[in-house]
Amino acid sequence: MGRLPPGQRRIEGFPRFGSHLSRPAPVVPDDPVIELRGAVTEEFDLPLAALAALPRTEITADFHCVAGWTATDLRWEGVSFATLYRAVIEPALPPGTTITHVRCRGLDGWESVVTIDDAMADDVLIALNLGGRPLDSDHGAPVRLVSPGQYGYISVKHLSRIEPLATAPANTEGPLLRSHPRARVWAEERHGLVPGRVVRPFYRLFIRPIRILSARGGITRRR
Ligand SMILES: Nc1nc2c(c(=O)[nH]1)N[C@H]1C(S)=C(S)[C@@H](COP(=O)(O)O)O[C@H]1N2
Ligand SMILES: [Mo]
Repeated sequence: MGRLPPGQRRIEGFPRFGSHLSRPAPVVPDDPVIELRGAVTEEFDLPLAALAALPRTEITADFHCVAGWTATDLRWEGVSFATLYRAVIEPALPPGTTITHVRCRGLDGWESVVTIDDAMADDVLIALNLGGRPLDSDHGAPVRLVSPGQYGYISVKHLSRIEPLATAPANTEGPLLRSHPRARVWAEERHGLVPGRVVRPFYRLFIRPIRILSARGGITRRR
């Protein structure tokens, strides 16, 4: 897809990546739901079947990990976050509530926080399919968030909870690997405290070990 954001390098294929290292991907429940929590009037669970029945969108986009690799031309299909928000989340809020942030969580406990403006961007979706096939466990089954304009750590795999929030949540991450509140790839917002250009070489060191460990927990190598 042409130009890459600053400090990114193209890689072949699309590795399984993340904090799970050598653990296998979480088991998908028989009747998966997305838990709606946070500022909603009453908490509820949205069955994935109901999500899948909403109007679909398709995007083709590059995927940029903060460590410095970019997987190119991935074709995702799913429900745009804005569609889900307007159809399901907004009607469940107390009248007059202003949502500023959204927190997403995966079955493995991974979390990310985005501003509502970033979440509502045209290319942000809850993906059900990748490359025309249902998401596999490597890439976030049964559904994942995909926000191509932000570093990969925002794009929560195995999405199981969405929390609309009326105030910015306190950042509980330690200073070393603190995420950026916007994490926009073109602005190189890699880190919450240190400029992107400065952390680049440090983050790059993670690519090899994480790829090796992560592949061991992936479906392709599971014994
Ligand atoms: N649930 C969950 N989502 C996650 C992660 C994770 O460890 N668990 N890692 C994040 C990071 S750092 C990246 S780069 C991408 C990697 O996505 P992939 O494994 O499909 O390549 O997932 C993001 N979402
Ligand atoms: Mo990442």
